[in-house]
Amino acid sequence: MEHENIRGSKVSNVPGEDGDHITYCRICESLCGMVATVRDGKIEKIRPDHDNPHSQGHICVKGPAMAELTEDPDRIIYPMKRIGGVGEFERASWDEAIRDIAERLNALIEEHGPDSFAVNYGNPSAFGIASTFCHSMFHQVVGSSKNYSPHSEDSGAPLMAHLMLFGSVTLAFPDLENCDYLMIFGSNPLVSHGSLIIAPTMRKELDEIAKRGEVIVVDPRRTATAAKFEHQPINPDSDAWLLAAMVNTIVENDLTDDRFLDQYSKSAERLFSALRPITPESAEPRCGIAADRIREMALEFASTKRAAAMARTGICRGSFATLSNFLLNTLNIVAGKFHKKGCSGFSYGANDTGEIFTATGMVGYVPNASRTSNLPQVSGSMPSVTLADDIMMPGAGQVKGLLSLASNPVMSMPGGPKIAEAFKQLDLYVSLDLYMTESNRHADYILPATTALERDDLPLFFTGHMMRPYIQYTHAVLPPKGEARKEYDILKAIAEAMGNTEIFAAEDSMQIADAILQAGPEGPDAGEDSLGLSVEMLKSYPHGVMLEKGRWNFKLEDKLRHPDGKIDLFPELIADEVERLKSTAAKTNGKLRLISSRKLRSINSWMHNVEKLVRKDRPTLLINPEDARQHNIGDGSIVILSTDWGEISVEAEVTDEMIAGCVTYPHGWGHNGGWETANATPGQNINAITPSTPESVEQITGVSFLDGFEVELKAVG
Ligand SMILES: Nc1nc2c(c(=O)[nH]1)N[C@H]1C(S)=C(S)[C@@H](COP(=O)(O)OP(=O)(O)OC[C@H]3O[C@@H](n4cnc5c(=O)[nH]c(N)nc54)[C@H](O)[C@@H]3O)O[C@H]1N2
Ligand SMILES: Nc1nc2c(c(=O)[nH]1)N[C@H]1C(S)=C(S)[C@@H](COP(=O)(O)OP(=O)(O)OC[C@H]3O[C@@H](n4cnc5c(=O)[nH]c(N)nc54)[C@H](O)[C@@H]3O)O[C@H]1N2
Ligand code: SF4
Ligand SMILES: [Mo]
Repeated sequence: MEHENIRGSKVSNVPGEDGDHITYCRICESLCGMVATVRDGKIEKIRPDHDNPHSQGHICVKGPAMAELTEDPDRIIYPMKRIGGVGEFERASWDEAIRDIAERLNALIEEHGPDSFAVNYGNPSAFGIASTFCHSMFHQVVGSSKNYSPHSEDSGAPLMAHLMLFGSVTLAFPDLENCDYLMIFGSNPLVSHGSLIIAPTMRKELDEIAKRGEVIVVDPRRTATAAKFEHQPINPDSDAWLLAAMVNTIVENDLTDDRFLDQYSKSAERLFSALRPITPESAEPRCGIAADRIREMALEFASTKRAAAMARTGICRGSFATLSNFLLNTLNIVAGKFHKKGCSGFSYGANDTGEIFTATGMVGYVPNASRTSNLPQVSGSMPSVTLADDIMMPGAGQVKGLLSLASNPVMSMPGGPKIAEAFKQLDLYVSLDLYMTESNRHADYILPATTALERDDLPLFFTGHMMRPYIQYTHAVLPPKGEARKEYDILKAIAEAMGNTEIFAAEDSMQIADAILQAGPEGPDAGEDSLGLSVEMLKSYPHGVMLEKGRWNFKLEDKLRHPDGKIDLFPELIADEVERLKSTAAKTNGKLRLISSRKLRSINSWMHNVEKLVRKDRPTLLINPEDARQHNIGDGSIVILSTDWGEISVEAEVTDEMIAGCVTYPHGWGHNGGWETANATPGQNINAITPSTPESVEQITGVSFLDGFEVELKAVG
């Protein structure tokens, strides 16, 4: 199909054809609309799509860099078979690779049983229809159910909190468009562009809220977001105290929404009485926030009609991650800021997030699921800190075969170097990726996946938690480089070679996506006023389609999925966690504590090979001037950071952005894979020193302790 776009250049939807290709970015959850101009089979430039009603012209520096990444000569674009030591590969044919993998996998299952096989899927797999459903489908082929993923470094705690409160993992998030008072706990959306909330225009939205009222950013660091709005500093790993004290204050001042609580929740009184001893005065020394200020925030929050509290990773990897996420939602619910315009709540979208999580096997809670520790499985994933032991410890269920789908655990999981050692023991390790990374240089096969620009797509995974519900289909902008293939096609071929033709029955992953889209609330059979969404229909609207009914077009009852239909405000696990919280003392040993951070020009561990992104960027340890003085550290000093788990030396940057007692360093740096530009960047792998033993993590969910652990710091020389 060919027509003129409003700017006069030719619009094409044929991969690789000259002209403008309307698409969207799949690097982070903003899903920004982009226009890629193709000339002579290559992308000449990528610009924001101002006609995309969802992102309205927003884009960041990383989106256009996908053009360079796609053309990167270091990319793996042919199947590679390891023929010697770590990182020694030679090109293989697809036929040979598929046949050998299928044979070895069948033999492995025959000899050691299906539980000897695990999948490790990573963050990028959520962004592509060709990969989103694959891991659970491939599990069905093998007959195993063992997954590793970044859940324990990312969303394990909020998912668990949702499951306990609502009986499903359909996500609650703030109504930014109508909110007048927003509290942001542990998120830096001006850099991360938001997560578990799809809001590419977040910057504009926050500006508008600040004009109407207030945006308060609760963070140990004065981040870009905190600097632009009101910063409320807090000690790391102490949000549970603040949130509990705020709920308590609201209860004490009779500001609870009793009508809502009576109708939709249970056990509110039991929760309130358990929280009673957690006063602002007791929270003060833990959080480093004056009791009066805690009271003030609680009262302002409760008495502003359209107010909401939101959070992200900063409260998801502490020693009370689950409780913090539970209390965050509880704060909204108790104060009457839930399921109301301008407040927090679920959303209407082309699909329901909880149902999509279920369809991808990412659901449920299995206590004691780990064979090497007492840790559970959450939302279908085992805790990352158990992966190395699961490979190395003999016994039934020992992992001997691993399929990695868009993940780089050596960089992104705690104890990365230990995981690299464990990989050496695997009988079969197959990785679907774009590069030879620090992880898959240990693989037996690296199978080349397409980049986002080389595949058709639909953002199905995210449609249930969009601030303005929308849906878009994109064709592939370019044909795949070399012999790269879509993940679905690769795993379908392996499954078929293993003798299973049932699970990957659909010809193409888009067929599955289309079926799910059509079964959704705006599908063709959903009633007279439905949009009749299908992939075919979306092809006529290349900039995407807004769901005009808006996010509040649903019945709350339909999303409360405990058998009794009530929000459970005091499940047993939370009762135990509240008691555990009360028994923790304020941390007064004077040790520095480390938290994570993200950089605008990076995405986790995988875009550092794009020269234009890393040229002006390098990771540094941010440290407060007072702490720097005490440790004899100047700007640019090299310092040794050590913990019980390891030691690295990094460059310091002295800044009053950090509160005293807290330092930060980003993850994903310190490369030694098959990516030359990335290898030449400075920095170290922070996950060489993050807590990585089972007892070091939060025990209900097994989420890693990445924010607020103690570090020793020593100046070099
Ligand atoms: N210390 C510390 N550790 C952290 C965090 C932290 O804040 N601090 N953050 C955590 C979080 S939130 C997350 S989500 C994880 C991320 O951890 P992972 O999910 O493991 O992500 P990456 O390390 O970026 O690795 C992604 C891999 O996918 C490949 N890839 C990219 N696009 C595609 C594609 O389209 N198809 C395929 N097949 N492969 C692709 C990349 O080349 C790369 O090898 O890291 C976690 N680790
Ligand atoms: N540019 C860029 N964007 C990204 C990514 C990236 O790597 N780079 N990664 C993507 C991914 S996978 C994810 S999951 C999202 C994450 O999205 P966000 O969570 O918004 O990202 P962060 O920048 O890690 O923000 C976490 C904030 O929590 C603060 N924090 C740390 N410890 C504590 C604490 O104990 N209490 C409180 N209140 N705050 C704390 C940190 O200082 C930091 O500012 O970002 C996504 N977007
Ligand atoms: S914010 Fe940047 S990385 Fe994220 S979707 Fe938009 S362009 Fe892509
Ligand atoms: Mo993440």
